[in-house]
Amino acid sequence: MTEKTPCTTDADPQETTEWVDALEAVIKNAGMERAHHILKQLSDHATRTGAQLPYALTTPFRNTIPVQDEASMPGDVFMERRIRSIVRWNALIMVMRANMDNDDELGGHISSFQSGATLYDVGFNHFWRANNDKQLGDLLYIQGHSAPGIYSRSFLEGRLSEEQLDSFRREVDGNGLSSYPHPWLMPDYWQFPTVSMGLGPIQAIYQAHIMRYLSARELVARDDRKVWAFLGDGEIDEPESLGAISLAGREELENLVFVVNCNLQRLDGPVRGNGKIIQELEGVFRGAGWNVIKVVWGGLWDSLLARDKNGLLQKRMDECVDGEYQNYKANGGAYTREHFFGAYPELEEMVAHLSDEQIYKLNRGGHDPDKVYAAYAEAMRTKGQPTVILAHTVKGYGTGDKGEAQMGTHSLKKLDKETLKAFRDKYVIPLSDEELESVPYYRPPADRPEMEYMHKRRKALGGYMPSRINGFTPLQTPELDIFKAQLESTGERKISTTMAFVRMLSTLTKDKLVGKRVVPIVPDEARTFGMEGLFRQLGIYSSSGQLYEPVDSAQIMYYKEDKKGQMLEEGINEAGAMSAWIALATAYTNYRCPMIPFYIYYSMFGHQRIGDLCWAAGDMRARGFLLGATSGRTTLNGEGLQHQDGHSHILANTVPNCISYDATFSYEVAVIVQDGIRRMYQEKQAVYYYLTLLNENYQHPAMPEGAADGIIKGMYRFQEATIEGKHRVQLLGSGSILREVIAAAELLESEFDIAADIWAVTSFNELTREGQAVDRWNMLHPEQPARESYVNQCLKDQAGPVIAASDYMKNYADQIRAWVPGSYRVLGTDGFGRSDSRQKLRHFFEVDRYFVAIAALKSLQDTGDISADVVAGAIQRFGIDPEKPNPLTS
Ligand SMILES: Cc1ncc(C[n+]2csc(CCOP(=O)(O)OP(=O)(O)O)c2C)c(N)n1
Ligand SMILES: [Mg+2]
Repeated sequence: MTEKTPCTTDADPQETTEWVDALEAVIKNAGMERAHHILKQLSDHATRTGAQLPYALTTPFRNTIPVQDEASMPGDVFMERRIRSIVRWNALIMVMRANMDNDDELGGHISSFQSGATLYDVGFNHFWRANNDKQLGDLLYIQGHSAPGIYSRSFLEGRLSEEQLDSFRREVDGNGLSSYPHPWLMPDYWQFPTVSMGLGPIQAIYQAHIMRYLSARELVARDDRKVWAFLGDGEIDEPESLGAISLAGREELENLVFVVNCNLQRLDGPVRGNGKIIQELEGVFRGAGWNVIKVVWGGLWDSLLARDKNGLLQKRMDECVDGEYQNYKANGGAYTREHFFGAYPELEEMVAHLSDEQIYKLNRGGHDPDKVYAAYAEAMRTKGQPTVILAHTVKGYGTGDKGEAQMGTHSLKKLDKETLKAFRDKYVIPLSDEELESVPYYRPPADRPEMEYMHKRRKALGGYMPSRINGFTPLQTPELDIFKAQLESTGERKISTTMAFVRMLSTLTKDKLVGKRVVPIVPDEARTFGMEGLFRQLGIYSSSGQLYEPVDSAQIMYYKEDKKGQMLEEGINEAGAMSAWIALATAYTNYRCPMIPFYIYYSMFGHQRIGDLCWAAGDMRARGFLLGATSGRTTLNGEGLQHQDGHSHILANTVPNCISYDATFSYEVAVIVQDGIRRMYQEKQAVYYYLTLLNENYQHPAMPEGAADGIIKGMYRFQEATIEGKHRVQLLGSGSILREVIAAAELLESEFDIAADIWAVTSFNELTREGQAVDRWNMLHPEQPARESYVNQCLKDQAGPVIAASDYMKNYADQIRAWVPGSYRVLGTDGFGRSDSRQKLRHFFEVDRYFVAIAALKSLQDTGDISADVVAGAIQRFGIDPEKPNPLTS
């Protein structure tokens, strides 16, 4: 604290100086802690007297770590600059080559990585420990569109070939490099998909949280492994980026480091042209309990700042907005002299000895390896708090007047010849002008000192990164009879599939084979789903245990928070709970500890609310169960339009490796869950499950003999017609509407002498995928005997038209039309939900037993089996108004 506050508006500068001197003396003689104590006392006293304090969460626009406290970087600065320069070069070249001499316009980004190169390089050289036999590596969430820079380093390390770099964004023929980090496409390399802005930060927070959860439960060792997340300053505007930072502060996640690459620009323009993104973020993160390290200025500013005795330079730094800072880098040294330093004659004087070139070169903190090293070292030392590093950089750094800090630099895909030459010169790449013609990569021979240095650094840190471990030791699946109770009839007792599921979950947690790995996750809905019994049984994970006596402590099922709690209660926060689920669902790779997470939520707030995370989970090869509870447009009756889900199965099916089921009976849930564990954890299939659960109570029959196979495939004959009948129909039903279908069969048989076979459809989605796969195979193998879809196998020998009804949009059941022999009619719940009784809703949405019966009769009319007046008579008898408005538009 050698500088003084600017005195421009100071009524009594001498008095101010005395106070500042007194403070300095305390710091010098008694230390920072003592100074902190005195300031706190003064502040408390002032507050008690009612004084308005100049309360600020931000500090001046300068580096948080004073020069004298900077940890100094070990190693060879020169070697590191060489490595970084070559990494920069190849990152640029691979994007240029992807867009050269072809009409494919494959795209890619240059400017983002060039702004962040030092931030990555210092991490790779000094901090990030790799995965290997002895250690679990640090977890890196890389800014997605900086991927070329990461590939470039791997190329230098010899992990990727020139051919592979040339296959950047050319993946179809194999061995290509994905545009962005995608574990699905590069399962041995990328760990986390981050390019959908905001998903990286929220996932990183929950990753760090789950890391603590797993060690608290003694499933993995608690060590100093860290989660590092790189974010763009523009990305910060995504609600997901900042939405969970208070959790990290509250949970004291010292294993988490955010690095925000503050190049002041996003895609279209400045992030905060009229303000200062670094200052804004400092306040936000500090308020959330983070350790904030600003890396604003590079070392070349140090001597100027040291000379800034009256604080005028600081004042100028504080008053300039980001739009101006962008201008200084875009317009060069003379412009900066005039517009930045020129604002005050004293400042102009201060830099009179510097050339324009030297002024231009006054560097920003994020481009100074020493400053970055000091910040990272501080982050590594920090205890009891997550750290955010706000690194000031220049977008398009090094790309000259075509790219550096230019408004459109984000979309820069190539440099012209002259700019490329200048780039080569700046980074001293040993390629001649002629050689540049072919836009070549450059990799020094293996025995060059910089190459040896680079390998040595990585060896010291345990190997190369990024790297993802795909394999894991399979789990042994419990036998189906673990769920014996759910396979039997409930007799007179009426329960919901949710209740049945909760019992299964409880049983699973006690299982010797997998019990410890089961993690129930709820977003403040446990009571809604009747899961409060698990609070006490499993305990709710809390890093601080339970510091209070819960108000319900006298009850058996009290609200028990516990340091070793098994259950996760993530609050009203579906995105957070899903991120926790993802961290657990990928624990098989990131912790080499397969976990079986069950995230249970209102089905309406799943794929619809957090669909992008569901998509990312597929990319990440997540393994686990999502449970969409209170599902069905007419089954969740009172809650109305925003709650009643009639489309989550349509959305679930958009994720290629999400297997989805709409079960009716508890034995179906049991079969699906047991088989899911087998497929995901024993057979190691890269899929995850979405299963809807219902809150309607009814009696459940025992599992029909031999039904398990059909339950898994998506349909089975639940019941054969009980009469011969004049005519016959095939009725299909799923979820709660299967029960209306069963009732409709009774109506048809008893009142119309029509025999009705009943099929329970557990997954129209799975049936569709299988049918499409069969069609595809048949198309490509015209000379082979055609294969038969499972739907066709089930229905081909059955007489009569087929009618399907579900509590989902008609499209859900309609998907299987191609494989249904003969006539097919579908009922579903298209339209906005509303509150009422289930009975009324099913009438309104036209999926109740009467509509199912009418649909069957109409189909028989269309096949010429019965006459129109029979159908019309039934419509009248069932009290259905034919002019009733269409629920789709009501
Ligand atoms: C959810 C989402 N919206 C939009 C985009 C498109 N996009 C990719 S990069 C980018 C700008 C990023 O700016 P910033 O976060 O500041 O990163 P920088 O490139 O400046 O480091 C945008 C809008 C995206 N990838 N994801
Ligand atoms: Mg940016």
